[in-house]
Amino acid sequence: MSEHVTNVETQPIPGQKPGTSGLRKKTPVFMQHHYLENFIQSIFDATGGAQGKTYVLGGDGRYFNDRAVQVILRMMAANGARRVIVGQGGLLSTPAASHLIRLNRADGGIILSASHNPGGPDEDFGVKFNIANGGPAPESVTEAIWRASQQITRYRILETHDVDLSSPGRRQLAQMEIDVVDPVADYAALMESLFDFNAIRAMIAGGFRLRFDAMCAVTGPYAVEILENRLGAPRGTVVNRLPLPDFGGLHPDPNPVWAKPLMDELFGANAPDFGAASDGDGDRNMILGRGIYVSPSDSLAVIAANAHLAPGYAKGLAGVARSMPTSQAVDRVAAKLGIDCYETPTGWKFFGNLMDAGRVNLCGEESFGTGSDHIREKDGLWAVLMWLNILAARRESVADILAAHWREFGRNYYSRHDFEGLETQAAETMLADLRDRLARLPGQEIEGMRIAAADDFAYRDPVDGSVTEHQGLRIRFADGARIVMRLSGTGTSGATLRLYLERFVPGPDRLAEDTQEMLAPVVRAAHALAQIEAHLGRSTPDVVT
Ligand code: VG1
Ligand code: CO
Repeated sequence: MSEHVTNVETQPIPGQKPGTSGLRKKTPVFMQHHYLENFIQSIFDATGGAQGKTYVLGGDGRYFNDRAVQVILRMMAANGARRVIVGQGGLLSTPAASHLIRLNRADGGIILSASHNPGGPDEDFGVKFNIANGGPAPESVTEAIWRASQQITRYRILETHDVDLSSPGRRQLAQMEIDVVDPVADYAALMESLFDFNAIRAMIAGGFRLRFDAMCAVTGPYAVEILENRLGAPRGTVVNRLPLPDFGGLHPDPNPVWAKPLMDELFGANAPDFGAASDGDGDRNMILGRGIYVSPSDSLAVIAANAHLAPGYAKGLAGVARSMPTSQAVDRVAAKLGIDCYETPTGWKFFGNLMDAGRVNLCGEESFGTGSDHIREKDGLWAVLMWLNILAARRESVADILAAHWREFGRNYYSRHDFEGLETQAAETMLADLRDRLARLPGQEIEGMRIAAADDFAYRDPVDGSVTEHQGLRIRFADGARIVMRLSGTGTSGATLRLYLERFVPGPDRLAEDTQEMLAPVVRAAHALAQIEAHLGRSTPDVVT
């Protein structure tokens, strides 16, 4: 069959600027003539071309994943790539892709996902580019890709048949080798090397009951292999296990709102001991115990305090990092352990340098993201296995472990309020207004709390010195409470305001209070300071986590 490279003339398409985690748009936008092709070519053009390079390729299986993988393979071949490692069926979870990049010493990877955003013909699609360390491209690279997308005049593609991705094995496309791999095998082996599978298996055999909700997204096959096949959990432990192009109409965002059936089960009669869920591309996690929800910020803190119980972390942690809006619970653990704690902007790409430099090996975000330096992405199943390992080692319930943690370190009550579908201009004006007033806030009193500091968060990367500005407005109170506000960088329509609220209460008293009640004065202060209702015409959030 004849295969030839065509140089297709094209023109820049506005708006191809990657956000917090890749380029995300409505699926019909990505399916527009030249849209995907322009962006993929811009990745190659911005990174020194694809000639001779090795890439990893896969996605979370959402609608258009199958077509996009074929287009990208033909473009990789036409641009001279040497080899591509692609998940069978075009599937790879984000953490598995990160691992495969590192394992194969690839030059980078392309992951097709809009993560926790719904999928389908009228929902969201996305493309993420990861660099050779396995992590999301840093800002310098995503900016270069965006610039390339504004200058593009042609893209290269091979005109040929589709590649058979239905079974593992070696394929050839023009001069390019394609290795179709089992998406799960290498990742599962990595997990076995980090955690005490024997102890977890014994715990499960001893009657410990768990439930994992894969939300019809990519983690289903991973969770079935690891939890059921290797750890002996009964068949059916993993629900919504089949990845579907529209995630079965679910919103694959593992939080109490979108994973409500799992919440109901863990808070209901005869609840299992442990529950967890993951998102579209498998990098997020939600952890539940019987009758208890573990906030992601608390999960990070508990993991920091207990990671040494897992064989892969027995030597202890070098340091930890959290995104700025994440609660300061982990800071208290780091202080006690005598290790460094870094505060970075939102998005996993800011952790890569710290991990590469060996400064941190545990990272987390309030948005249900936790991970370590075993890869360079957050990792949903890793967090689940870490918890199972801790539970197997301590032989206590999730609720008991949390209560003991709060008694020892105190409790950072924490919540995020999201206001979605806002008019972008109104949301930006509100934040600009508040930004202008920040300098005058310290010393003022509101809701009986004194403002200690207020600023617009800027981050200077301690490894490469790069500076990233305007990463969220933060207002700190003398009693340790905190308000943070920023706009989401992952949405595909309008603006979403994220309002992050935190209040610290030392242990051992008042451990059982309701989070939203405890935060009520902080919430009122935030609304008054930013004049949310006046600007947005809204006083109640759409999603509270
Ligand atoms: C959100 C989260 C952020 C996370 C990002 C990508 O970004 O807040 O913490 O890193 O999603 O996660 P934003 O800009 O909408 O607040 V995922 O699971 O989409 O790769
Ligand atoms: Co995700």
